[in-house]
Amino acid sequence: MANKNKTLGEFIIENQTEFKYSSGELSRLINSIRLAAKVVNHEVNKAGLVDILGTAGETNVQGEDQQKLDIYANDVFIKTLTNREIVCGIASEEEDDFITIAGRNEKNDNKYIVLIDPLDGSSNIDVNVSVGTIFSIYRRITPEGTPVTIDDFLQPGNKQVAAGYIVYGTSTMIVYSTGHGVNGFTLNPAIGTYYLSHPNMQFPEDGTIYSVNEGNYVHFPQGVKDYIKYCQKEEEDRPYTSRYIGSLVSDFHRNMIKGGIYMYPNTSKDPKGKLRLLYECNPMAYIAEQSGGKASDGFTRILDIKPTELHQRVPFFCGSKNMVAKAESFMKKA
Ligand code: AHM
Ligand code: MG
Repeated sequence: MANKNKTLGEFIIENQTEFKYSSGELSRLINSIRLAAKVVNHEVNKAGLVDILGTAGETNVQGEDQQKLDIYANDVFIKTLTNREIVCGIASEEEDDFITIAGRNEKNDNKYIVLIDPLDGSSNIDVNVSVGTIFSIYRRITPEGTPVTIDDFLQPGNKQVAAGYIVYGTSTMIVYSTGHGVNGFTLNPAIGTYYLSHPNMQFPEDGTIYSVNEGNYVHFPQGVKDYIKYCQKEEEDRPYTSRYIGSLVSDFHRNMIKGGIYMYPNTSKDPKGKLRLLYECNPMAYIAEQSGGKASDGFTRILDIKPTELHQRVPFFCGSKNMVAKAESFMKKA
């Protein structure tokens, strides 16, 4: 059992050698994300004061220009990663194209790229509901010393070297993996330090929670409709409980702790689904698998999909291993 008083900073240093390339670069990168997450957390917590401090596009009482929080979070993560010169490229859900970072002396000699959804579920902020940041890290595949290309970003999720999320909830937590299981750290806001609160997180193999926007029911594929009816049927541990926050990170986090399945299927309105493969599904699938869970597009393992474009969307079924397998079996039958 890991020491629960351990801080994230200590944990990063102690586990640096576990990582196969172990140059310290990945540790510094995760450290930068930790720092940016603190800054964003501070701003998210002030969101309720927006009427007092000013809304997006206005100037607040201190004379500062206010930004929408998702744009603010995007700027904070990009600036932090750029200023510390530890990545060679960033792609963000908030940006049309990827960003090339030439780094020290314009040498393009950094190894890692980051893909990020800076503030997922941001429509929830206005109503004081949890939001999150999702990040995904790869090694570049183009040679060091040259600028990154689109190929560096279009790698399948099984090539991720690390991924994680920050949930700005009743507590703020960072949950991440570098391929050796999943660990969760809770922020003590009084001193600005994250502590290891959830060592070696395990996705329960089974669960009794299903999370889906059932308002879209009529637009779902038949397999999803059949699976939802299965979840609602009176049998042994069923009907399951329905829980849907509408904020992927929070829904996922709850299901990982309690056992459950999250679904955002394709619909007749959105034939490819809503969620983005690179910024949302791949990192969450990585965390799911690293903790013993499963992630699928209904038929195929998410992490094996070869991306063809930066903002590609994909149907998403993710959670407890046996629940996702069951949902897949309904998809195949239909
Ligand atoms: P966003 O990237 O625009 O914030 O959208 C992603 C969010 C997820 O967090 C959430 O699970 C889903 O969209 C909710 O969508 P819906 O409101 O259609 O159920
Ligand atoms: Mg998003």
